[in-house]
Amino acid sequence: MLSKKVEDALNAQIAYEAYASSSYLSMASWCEKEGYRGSTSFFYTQSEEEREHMLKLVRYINETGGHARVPALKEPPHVYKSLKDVFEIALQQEVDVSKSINKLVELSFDTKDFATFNFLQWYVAEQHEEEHLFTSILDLLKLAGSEGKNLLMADNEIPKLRGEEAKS
Ligand code: OFO
Repeated sequence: MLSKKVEDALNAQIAYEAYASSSYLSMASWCEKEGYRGSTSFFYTQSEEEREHMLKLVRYINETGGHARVPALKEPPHVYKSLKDVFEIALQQEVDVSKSINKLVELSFDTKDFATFNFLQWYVAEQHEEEHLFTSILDLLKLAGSEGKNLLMADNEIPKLRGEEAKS
């Protein structure tokens, strides 16, 4: 059974995951308009993954005696300076989400809610992977530079860094 405090904190996390999903969808749309096909595929997939993270929370809250709420979302940015800018914003977003997950883990531990503590371990591992993934992509983009053939080759590699083949 969830305490009110943990239920509210989990509901707040739903908003983070929902915003991440909509933000990545906006990034996919910008990349598609700019012709970055690899990153377009990457962000459409990333947006779907974040929606799954949100749904996992919804199901957990409801299964544990709480009531999951669907949040109103602020509009994400829809214009970016460059592909590197997109991934820098994405990495910062992941760092912020990790901080929020860490606070939730702390709260669940302090309140001896070990079921929630256990449930959250999946998110801890996922955030670690995502921060690593976005950092690797930024390293690749730094090597490629800001324009030309190298940038297009790097864009093509981006979905593969997640083990996903670029969809043509
Ligand atoms: Fe939800 O995985 Fe990152 O944000």
